[in-house]
Amino acid sequence: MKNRVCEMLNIEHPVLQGGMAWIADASLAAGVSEAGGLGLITGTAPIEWIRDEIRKAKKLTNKPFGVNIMLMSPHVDEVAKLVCDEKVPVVTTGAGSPGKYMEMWKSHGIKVIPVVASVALAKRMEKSGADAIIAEGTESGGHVGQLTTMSLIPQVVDSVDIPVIAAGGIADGRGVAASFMLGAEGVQLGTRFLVAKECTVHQNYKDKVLKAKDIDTDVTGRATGHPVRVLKNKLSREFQKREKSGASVDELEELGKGTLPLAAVTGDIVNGSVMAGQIAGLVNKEESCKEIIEDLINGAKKVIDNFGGLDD
Ligand code: TUI
Repeated sequence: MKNRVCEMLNIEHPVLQGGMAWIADASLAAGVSEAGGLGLITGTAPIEWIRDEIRKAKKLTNKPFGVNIMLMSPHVDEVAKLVCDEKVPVVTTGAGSPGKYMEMWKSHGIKVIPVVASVALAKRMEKSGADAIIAEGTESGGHVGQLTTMSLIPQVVDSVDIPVIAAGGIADGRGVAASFMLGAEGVQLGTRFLVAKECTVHQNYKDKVLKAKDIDTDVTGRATGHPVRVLKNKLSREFQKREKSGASVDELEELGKGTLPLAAVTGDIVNGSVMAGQIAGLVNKEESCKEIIEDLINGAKKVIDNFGGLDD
C-alpha cells in the first residue's frame, strides 16, 4: 500500500488521524505517527497549548506529524503562523477554504491537505497549490458536509490530479479497501482513533463511542449553518427541539458554546457535545494506535486478496 501519499508525507501507511478539536493532542498524534500513519494535533485551541503539544510530540516521536487547522477557530491567524515557526511538516484544514494562508505555508515547505466536502472546493484547492485533498463524507463526526463518502470520493477523484484521501464512515479494513476501490490513495479516521489507548479524551466519552449503535448519531445545527454530527444525548435532543421550534441562530450558538470540552475534557456526556461518526457502531474495542493501524492494513489486504472477482 505504499503510494503517492506515503511518499509525499514520508510515512509507512497511508492512514491519517482526524485532527479532532479538544481531543487530538501530542499523545495521540505521536502514537499514530510512531505506528506508521500520520498523527495530527488539533489547532482548535489557544496558541500556547498548541505550541506545547507540538513540542511534546517532537519529543515523543522522530516521525512526521501535522496540525489540523479549523478555519472557523478564533485563533486561526495565529495558528497559521505558528505552524511555520514550529516547522510543522503537514497542515490539514477544515470547515472552510484555507486559500489566504496557502502561499505562506507553501513558502515554508509545508504540505497542505485541505478537507473538502465538494468537487468545487477540491478543484479550487488544487489550483491554489494543495498537495492532496481529504474528501470527507457526511458520515464523519463533527462539522459535516452533505454528500456521503460513497458519492463524494469518486467525483472528487475524477476532478483533480492530486491524491485524494477518503474520510467519513471508515473504521476497519473493509472501509480502507472500499476507499481505494473508489480511487482514494489514503484514508483519514477520527472515531476509531478516538478510542485508542493513546487518546486522552475523557473515559466517559470513549465509553459512549464504544457502546454506540449504528443509529445513535444525529446532526444538529443545520439551522445555524454549522451542522455537527454527534452521538445523541440530552443536549442533542434539546438542540433539535429548539431548532424545530424556530430558535434564533444566536440562541442555538449559545446552547452549543463550550459543550465539546464539557464532554471531551470534563466527561459530561449528558450535557456535552459528543462528536462521533456514523461508524461508531463498529468501534467496540480500545486498542493501541499500532494495533489499530495493523488491523486496518491487514484487514484491507485480506478483503482485497479474498475477493474472487465478479465472474462465477
Ligand atoms: O472540520 C471538520 N470537522 C470538525 S471541526 C470541529 S470543531 C467545532 N467545534 C464546535 C462546533 C463546531 C465545530 C469539529 N469537527 N471537518 C472538516 C470538514 N470541512 N468537513 C466539512 C468541511 C467543509 C465544509 C464546507 C469544508 C469546506 C466547506 O466549504 C467551504 C467553502 O468555502 O466552500
